[in-house]
Amino acid sequence: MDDKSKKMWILLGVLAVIVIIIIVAALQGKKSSQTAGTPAGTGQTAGTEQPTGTTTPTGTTTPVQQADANKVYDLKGATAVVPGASLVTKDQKVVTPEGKAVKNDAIPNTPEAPKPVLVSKDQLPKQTISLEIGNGKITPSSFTVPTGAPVSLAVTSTDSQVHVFIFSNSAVGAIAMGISGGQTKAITFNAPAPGTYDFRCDVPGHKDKGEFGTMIVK
Ligand SMILES: [Cu+2]
Repeated sequence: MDDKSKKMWILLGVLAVIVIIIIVAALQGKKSSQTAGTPAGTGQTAGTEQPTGTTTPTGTTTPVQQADANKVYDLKGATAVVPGASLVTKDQKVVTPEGKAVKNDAIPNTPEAPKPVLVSKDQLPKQTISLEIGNGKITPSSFTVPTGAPVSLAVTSTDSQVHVFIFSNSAVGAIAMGISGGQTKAITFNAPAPGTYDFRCDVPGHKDKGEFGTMIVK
């Protein structure tokens, strides 16, 4: 046997060993993914599981794409200005409990809409914009907020009737609350694009009596 064919046999031997190692690793990967539910097996096989696991890209790519389409904001330091209402992140974004931006044009009272909360009027934080509704008027009938800023709006029913506070513009259609006699409800949202947004009481006849006003966004 000359030097050349010796080298060739050694090479073939090494190749065979590599192939065997790959097969064994693949088999172990299969086993470990089958037994992934058992906590004892997962710790030890984690090393071999990863390279084989990546061969199934469908499992790993879909969550990433979803995250891009629907950004989740960092909830660290997020606070509810009004307890129980939607959270406001450190960078002033009003979000759902999952950290997604609330949608001002969602259907009211759905998970993606700003969340109205029943509060006691004397426990409202200072920065709350407080409106009173009842007896044919809303006071004050106008308020101004800066665009994009988190706004906490509270509405109190000052008579014994139910009132339904809504905006006319569907872009802020999710900012809506039904308030029973004597109740106060509050809602936190990011102020929309600059403009004038009419609000009113949606109970038949109440707007005609004078229950309406405007939110000015600058
Ligand atoms: Cu009313």
